[in-house]
Amino acid sequence: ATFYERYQTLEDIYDWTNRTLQNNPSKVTVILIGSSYEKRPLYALKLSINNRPNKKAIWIDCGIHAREWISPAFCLWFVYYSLSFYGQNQDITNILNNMDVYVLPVMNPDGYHYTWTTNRMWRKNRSVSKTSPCIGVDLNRNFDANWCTEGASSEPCSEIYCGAFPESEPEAQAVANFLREHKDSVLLYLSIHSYSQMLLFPYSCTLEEAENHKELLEMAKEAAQSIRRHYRNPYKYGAGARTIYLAPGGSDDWAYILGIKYSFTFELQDRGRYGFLLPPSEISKACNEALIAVKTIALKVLEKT
Ligand code: 0X9
Ligand code: ZN
Repeated sequence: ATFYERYQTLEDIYDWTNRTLQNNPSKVTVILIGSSYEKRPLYALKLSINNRPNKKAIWIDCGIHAREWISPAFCLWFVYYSLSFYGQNQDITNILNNMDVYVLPVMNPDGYHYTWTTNRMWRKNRSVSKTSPCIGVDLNRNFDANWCTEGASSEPCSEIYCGAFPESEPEAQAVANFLREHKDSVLLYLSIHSYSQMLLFPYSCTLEEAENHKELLEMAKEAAQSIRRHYRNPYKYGAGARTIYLAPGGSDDWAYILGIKYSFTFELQDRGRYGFLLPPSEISKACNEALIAVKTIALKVLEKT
């Protein structure tokens, strides 16, 4: 198995980030967008082919939830694929000729590290509460989108604890600050999770329909169809609240409300056989199908510009 067909430790992901930068100085820059509760750096890679000004962009984050290991694996896979197949594959060439891509491989490095050392099933970050011995905030409940209403918990011991206030967590704040600063260029927001094989879009924080619901539905449907055509694997799609559950404070809804009208959360493989413990032998298929969905949606967004 290659590097990309194995799960990587946090240290190895930091080393990989460095190597990717060194080996692709004309295409890659690394941006420090903030740091975690335990002061680990949050590095985003910027893939940019020609430094044309006013270029539009895509944002992809992975590893909000610590135990969803296929998610960081996908971010690495995506960067590798983009750099290797630019100029070879028509779709990725077209995408990168017209848009920059920001990739944050691990939004929750403290939690991710903890799943490697101590508790494989950890979900939240590792912040210490002032009011409870329980540790961690669910970063995907910490954004300012109907924050801490039904579908989140104000109880620090809960797996869906929303935190003390919106963006109380440095990891969520770093991403929110970056997107606020780049909201005019970022057209497409993608957040990668597992598991359950779903392509979700806003809203998850209310049962109401997004203003461009039909457009988002059409894009998600096409992406699910391309996965099915290539890999014979079914993905559900729809607005989050009606497709999985009401869950306020998520990054996708927040980015959407900020004005990024194309915003999706992907739930990668599988449908429950292994769940979060997806074996390394399944990484390539899981990532290739997610890659097809990213390409399909990115090309649709490009058509609209
Ligand atoms: O509950 C979540 O945060 C996500 N599912 S997971 O099993 N990976 O935890 C779904 C997120 C959908 N989007 C929002 N809730 N905003
Ligand atoms: Zn998740």
